[in-house]
Parts: sequence; structure tokens; C-alpha cells
Amino acid sequence: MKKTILSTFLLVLCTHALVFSQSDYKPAPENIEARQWFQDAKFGLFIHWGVYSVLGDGEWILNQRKIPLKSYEKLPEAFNPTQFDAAEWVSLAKATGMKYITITSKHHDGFAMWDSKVSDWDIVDRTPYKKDVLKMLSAECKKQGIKLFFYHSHLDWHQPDYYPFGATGKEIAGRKTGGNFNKYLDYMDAQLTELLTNYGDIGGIWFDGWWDQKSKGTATNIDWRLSKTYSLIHKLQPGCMIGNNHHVEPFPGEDFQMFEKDLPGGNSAGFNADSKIGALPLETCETMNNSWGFNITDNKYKSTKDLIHYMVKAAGYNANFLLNVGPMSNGKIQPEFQQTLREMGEWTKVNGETIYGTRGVPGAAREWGVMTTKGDKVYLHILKGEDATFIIPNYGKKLKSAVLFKDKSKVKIVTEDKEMAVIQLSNYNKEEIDTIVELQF
Ligand code: FHN
Repeated sequence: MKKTILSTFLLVLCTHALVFSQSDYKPAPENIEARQWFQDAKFGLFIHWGVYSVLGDGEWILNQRKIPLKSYEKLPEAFNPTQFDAAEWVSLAKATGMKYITITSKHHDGFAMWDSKVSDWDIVDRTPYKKDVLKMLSAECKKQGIKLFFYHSHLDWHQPDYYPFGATGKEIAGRKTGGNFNKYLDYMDAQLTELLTNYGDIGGIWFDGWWDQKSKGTATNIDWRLSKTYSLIHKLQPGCMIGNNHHVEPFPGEDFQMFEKDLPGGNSAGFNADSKIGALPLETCETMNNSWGFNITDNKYKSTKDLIHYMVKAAGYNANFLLNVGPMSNGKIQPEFQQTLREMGEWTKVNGETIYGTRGVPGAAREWGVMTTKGDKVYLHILKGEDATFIIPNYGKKLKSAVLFKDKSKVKIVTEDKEMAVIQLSNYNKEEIDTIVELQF
């Protein structure tokens, strides 16, 4: 087999893989294929939407405002997203250059955004809207060739058998005590079965909330029965990728690893103290302002340039970028988000080739930017700095050519040895967002 940059890099990675405890889980061929697709896809839309959107103060409002459960149970009556248009959301994601959507099927308030038969705490039984938005979205995703993933909260502040309480939600008045945690997990598995048997092929399940019962490191106060739940999911849909936002190293049965508000290995957001980069496909998730759920007062919008840089860096660190919106309770995605996403789409339309289907070269992240690689091509993404000369690793391969990606104009190869090549960019117009140099080995 012809040794490419990528195969050399993967060899390094595989030796590392054995360290982590994935030993007895054997992903099905469909799952391996799904992982490949996932790593090629690179860019997805995260959607935090629920009855909490009515109050416009984020998805944690039940806990943050210590709203008595009885009062919170009035909220669904005010949730009537008559302007929800699944085609509009999916088209926006496509126009941005996103290949998949991950939507909250159930967040920590336990409210089901689909027509659940194991609970009436759901959008069909409790809201005047009475329609299954996940059904509408899954049909539209299928129609437009976008994969659909479900975010699903382990933590549930509403379900009476979620007992003993964990680290959060203790001051929510009216929560039942004395429940049976295994009955809660049976309920959760029953709802996951609904999600994996009524909405077509699901790309993956994005678990969150495991940390509510965390005691120390990877230990928890209760047994989350992860392997039982994971085996159930893989039995129902072998190609469904499981990820769990537990902020520790991957557990057996998981198929991808996410990093919240950080590039893999980073801990600027403080979530990843106990986390280590495993050998699974990676994903970084981030907000467009500072909120996941809709928040009327949060106008701390990240610029289009910063978000494109974040996506490119994530690709350089061999990770996907899952960018979040928190739609309003009327079903609309606010205009500020729409504009930024469309502007990102203008960039991916022109430069997507240097991101989609590539793999990162984590060790090669530099002050000025990152590298992505595909076959015998390497793309330098020069995101900042005034440097004109760049020293890049060549992994022992001869550098055949160097050009600017935008117009294929030649870039000078100054010198080269067994390990490094030096290239020089002269009187070139630095790109506002990302100056891309395409190297052919
Ligand atoms: O508590 C959640 C939060 O609401 C949001 O869903 C994020 C998304 O990554 N995860 C948790 C915080 O770590």
C-alpha cells in the first residue's frame, strides 16, 4: 500500500488506541463506515430547542431560577412553534456547508420533542402545537441528504424515578424523591428505542448529563448501565454512532468523542480536566453567542471569521465542528445566527475542498494556523501573523509542488531535507480569513 502522509500519521494513532478501554466493543462494519463518513463530513448544526425557549433565558432555566416543577409544567402550553419549517432549517444547514444536524430530543428538563408513548411529558400531548417536530425534521433531512443525530440527556430533572438526585437540580421544588433509578433507566431505554425505531436511520446519539452523578474521575454515585444502553442502540441501529459528553476518556461502546467549547485536548472552558483524547473520531461543539438554548439578552455573537477559524482549527486537530443555534419558541432561527451561517456558507462553498474529507495533523498546529491532509495533499491554513516563510514537516516525502489554493499561483519551495520543507510566500494578497497553501507530495 502506497504510504501517504495520512497512513504514517494513522499508524502513530493506532498504536496509541490500545491504551484506552474499548477492548471488548467491536463496532459493526456499518459503524466503521459511519465513522469514516463522520470524519469526512467535518461540519454539523447543533440545535438546542425545547419548551425552555419560551422564556428566552437558556436551557437551564428550570434549575437556574429554581422554578417549582408544577410551575414549569405550565410552560408547554405556551410553546406553539407555528412558524417552524423543517425545510428552512435543513436548507440553512446545507447552505452553511453542514452535513449533519444534532438536535435535542430531550434536554435536562426531560421534555420529549417527539410523540413519546412512554410519557405524556412531550410536544404532542402537552403543547397546543401537537406535532412531532422530530418526525418533520427527520423526513426533511432524508429528503435533503442531511444526516440526523439526536442529543439525549441522561440527566432528567422531571422524571420521578431519577432518584437519588445528582449534583444539579436539588432546589427544584416538587421533584419526587424515593424513585427507583433502574426504572428511570428502563424509561430512558424505552424512549431511546422509540427514537431509533420511528425516525429512520439515525446518525448518532449525543448523550449529555452523565456528569450529574459523577463522584470522582470516571466513578459515579449510581450505575448508568451504559453498556446495556449502548448495546441496545447498536442492536437497533448498528451504524448509529454513540458519543457521551461525560468529559472523561471514552468508555467501551462509544463511537465518537466530543469536546465542549474546546479543541481536543484543550480545557479553556474547564470541562475537560479529566478528559483525554481517545482514538475515536472527534468533535468540538460550540455556541454562536454564549448560550445553547434561546436567550433574548445574549448578544455576544462570535464573528463569522472567528467561527470559520474555529472550524478550520478543529479540522486541523482532526475534529468535526458542531456549531449551535437555539431557535426561538415560534420555530424561527434568529436572524443574527442565520446571517453568520450564510456567510460561513460562502466560505465553505469556495474552500470546502480543503476541509471536507481531510484529516488533521494534530502535532502540526502552529502559531500561524493548522494543516489538513487528504491523500498526498496537505493544506496549510494560515489564519494569522505576517510570516511569509513556513517550515513544514514532510514526513520523509518529497514536496512536488506548492501553490496558493485560491488561484493555483506558485509558492516558492526554498529548501527541503528528510524531515522539513521550507516554503516562501512572496507579494501575495493575504486572505482576510484563511490563506490556504496547497502542498502536493
Ligand atoms: O448542560 C449541558 C448544556 O445545557 C448544553 O447541552 C451543553 C452542550 O454541550 N452540555 C451541557 C453542559 O456541559
